Amino acid sequence: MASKPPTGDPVQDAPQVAGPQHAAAGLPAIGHTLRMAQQQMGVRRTAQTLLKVNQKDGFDCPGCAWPEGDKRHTAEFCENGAKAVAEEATLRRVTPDFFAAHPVADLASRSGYWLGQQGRITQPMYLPEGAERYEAVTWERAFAIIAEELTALESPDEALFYTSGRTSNEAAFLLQLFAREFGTNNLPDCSNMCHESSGSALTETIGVGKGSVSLEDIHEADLIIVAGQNPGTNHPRMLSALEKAKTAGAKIISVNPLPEAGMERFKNPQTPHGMLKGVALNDLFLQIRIGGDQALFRLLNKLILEAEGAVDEAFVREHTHGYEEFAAAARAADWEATLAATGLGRAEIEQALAMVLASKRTIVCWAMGLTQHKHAVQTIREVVNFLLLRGNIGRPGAGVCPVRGHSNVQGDRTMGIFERPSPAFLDALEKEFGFAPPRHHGFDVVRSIRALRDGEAKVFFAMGGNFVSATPDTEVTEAAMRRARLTVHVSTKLNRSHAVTGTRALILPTLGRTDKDVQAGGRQVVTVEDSMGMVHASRGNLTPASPHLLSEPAIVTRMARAVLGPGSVTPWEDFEKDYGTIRDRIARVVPGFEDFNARIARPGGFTLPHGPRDERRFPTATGKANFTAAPVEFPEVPAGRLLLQTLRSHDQYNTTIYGLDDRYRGIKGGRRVVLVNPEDAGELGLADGSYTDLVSEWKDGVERRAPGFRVVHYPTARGCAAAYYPETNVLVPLDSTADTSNTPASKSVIVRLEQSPPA
Ligand SMILES: Nc1nc2c(c(=O)[nH]1)N[C@H]1C(S)=C(S)[C@@H](COP(=O)(O)OP(=O)(O)OC[C@H]3O[C@@H](n4cnc5c(=O)[nH]c(N)nc54)[C@H](O)[C@@H]3O)O[C@H]1N2
Ligand SMILES: Nc1nc2c(c(=O)[nH]1)N[C@H]1C(S)=C(S)[C@@H](COP(=O)(O)OP(=O)(O)OC[C@H]3O[C@@H](n4cnc5c(=O)[nH]c(N)nc54)[C@H](O)[C@@H]3O)O[C@H]1N2
Ligand SMILES: [Mo]
Repeated sequence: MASKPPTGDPVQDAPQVAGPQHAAAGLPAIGHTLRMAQQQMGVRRTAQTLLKVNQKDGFDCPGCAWPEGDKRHTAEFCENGAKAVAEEATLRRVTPDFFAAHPVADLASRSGYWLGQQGRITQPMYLPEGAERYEAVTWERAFAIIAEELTALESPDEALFYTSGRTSNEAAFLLQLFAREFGTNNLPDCSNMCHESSGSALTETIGVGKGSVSLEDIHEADLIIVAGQNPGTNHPRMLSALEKAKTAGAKIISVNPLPEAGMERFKNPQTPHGMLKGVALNDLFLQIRIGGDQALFRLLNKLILEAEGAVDEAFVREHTHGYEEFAAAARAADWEATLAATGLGRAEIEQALAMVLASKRTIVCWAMGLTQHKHAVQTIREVVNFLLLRGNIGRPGAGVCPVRGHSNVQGDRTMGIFERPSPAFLDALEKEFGFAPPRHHGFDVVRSIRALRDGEAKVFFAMGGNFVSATPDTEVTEAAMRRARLTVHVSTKLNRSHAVTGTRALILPTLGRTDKDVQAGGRQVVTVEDSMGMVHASRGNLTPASPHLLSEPAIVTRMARAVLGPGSVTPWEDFEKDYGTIRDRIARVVPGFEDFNARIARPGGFTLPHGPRDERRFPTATGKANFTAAPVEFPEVPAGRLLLQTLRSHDQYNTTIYGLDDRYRGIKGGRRVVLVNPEDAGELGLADGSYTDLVSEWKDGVERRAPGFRVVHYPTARGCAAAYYPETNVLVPLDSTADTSNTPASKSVIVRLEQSPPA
């Protein structure tokens, strides 16, 4: 069977292929940056924004969560950060006239790319029951509608409050406060699909679910392993840090099924030498089979245990628990079977081992290539075992470095956006605000979808994000969302979630990071926490896209007043006027935020405490760092099938598509491509340039199909394939998730490829 991809808008998906590049950044990146920025923002706003991004008196880049160093360049941004800024600061507008001209059915037929390109939303919009179009609505009426639906629920647990990771600390704190005063812990967030596996594994093993290294540690490390991450595209400023480490003598190993250009050679646009020649970053490239990382680290651990004097015995004795059981499991690992899971040769593992044994300060960095598998939590625990063995935690230049995605995803969690809050957090909230927060756990992302599907949840509220496109099993999820009584999206830009609605729907347009935020108490700043636990202020400086926008804190406070009424014990009006009053409360509820207002006044902000990093104190159940001894797992792929990972192109930010190119991978003008190893393609009879459907096979027997992908012969690991998300989310079964963390296993989807004629 052959089917065609969805059309309905003028954007043509017709990929052209030129083969992968071997270097990242440099002059072409600057050219792309300026062109994209000026197309969206014009010359003036380009200058106004790009000189302020990541400066101490400016705003935090709405791109990724990579930290800024203490010394800033005039241009402290990267190509993809500039694209994120340009998307937000665009001069294009989506007005009520736009919604009058485009019924919801029309919006639903458009691609995510087209929707995003229409610009900033300028007014609150309402889709009444049975209506074909959104219509303009006042803010008062919008909050009254939310109050109507929320107060009509049989239980507060029938409401879901989703957060995407751009939300400031202040807005996030208010949202969780409102949800809990309303009576639910249903606070799913994008983290559930992202680094939840890292949080689960790290909390259990070292007692803190966050990374343990600072930017200085990266600079000082002598071995950095980058596993399952593509920094050239997703964290470009990390390349400068790797370059700096390299210049100081560090070695770099990258572990990836794909040879990613950014790790091969980095041309630093901030230095003349970098522009011309660049620096090769990888010393060793381990082209691992998808899902083979736990096996790889288990083998390295086995070899470390066998090598004379390689274990840091004093550290193990003093600071760890569970060593004997772990060591027995690692010693017993079967070479053949474990090696087969990695797809690597023994010589490569031994080469890596030599580098590991020569290192005194090792850091492991990772992202979605490790977190989005069934055995993701076990994999990250094995990384922790690896670091513990040689005492690589809690000393300079060493530690765990899960590289976060969204610019404030880590801060949102610190502020209490979590469906399973700790009793200590709830106690502090209760003491400060004087109401009894619910104690039972709420729904994460996957459970929220099931609750909507099964009629157990009826109101869906999203603080940012694009829920139906970012989540797995698109058809199931969209049908689930359509069952809701009310869907509400606090958004800057149009996306598919605005077209897949409940019986009634609201779009509440909001200020972005780059916008000036003025409230009754004067000009406001917000704060964010980066991937390394640094908290700092962010101030937008642009005139907002429209006078009708409200800030995220204002939206939450007004919603709270409409829903909770005069019975609420919380001073919502004060919070809206002056965000400093929110921070005063955060200071009393969240550990590490004492003196919050005073400390963010300092340029650069402050660093949150981290027991394992600061003093080798491990707040785990055993009071020590825990070794774990899980059996090695890896995906088993039936003959004739491939293991598909769903990943990002260079021209997208999650579900926001900036353009149709993936420059470093040599793809132009289209996104419906599937990268397949030429030998696998040969065996499967898939000619380069032919078209195929991707059909996912899962134990529920349901056939999930993504039609019309162009086959690209590409040097990925054998047995593996890659295609872009969100187009492939239709293939990821809702129930295919990681053990413990429940993160969708969107990097290990078993697929068969069915040929179709050219689209
Ligand atoms: N420009 C831009 N920046 C972004 C984003 C964006 O979309 N665009 N998204 C942000 C967000 S929310 C996040 S979470 C991060 C995501 O950052 P990344 O995790 O870098 O994003 P992905 O594109 O999902 O890339 C996953 C990488 O892991 C590799 N990989 C896949 N499977 C495996 C495996 O089994 N083992 C190993 N070792 N490697 C594997 C892939 O080949 C790829 O290089 O980036 C953030 N920054
Ligand atoms: N198959 C597959 N699925 C994945 C992944 C994968 O690798 N593969 N990755 C997962 C990961 S790591 C993540 S983090 C999720 C991302 O999931 P989400 O965070 O839900 O998705 P985004 O695409 O980042 O959300 C983009 C929307 O956010 C809104 N927005 C942007 N800025 C602001 C702002 O300042 N305020 C408000 N209120 N709204 C704003 C805009 O309307 C925009 O359309 O997707 C996950 N899904
Ligand atoms: Mo993410």
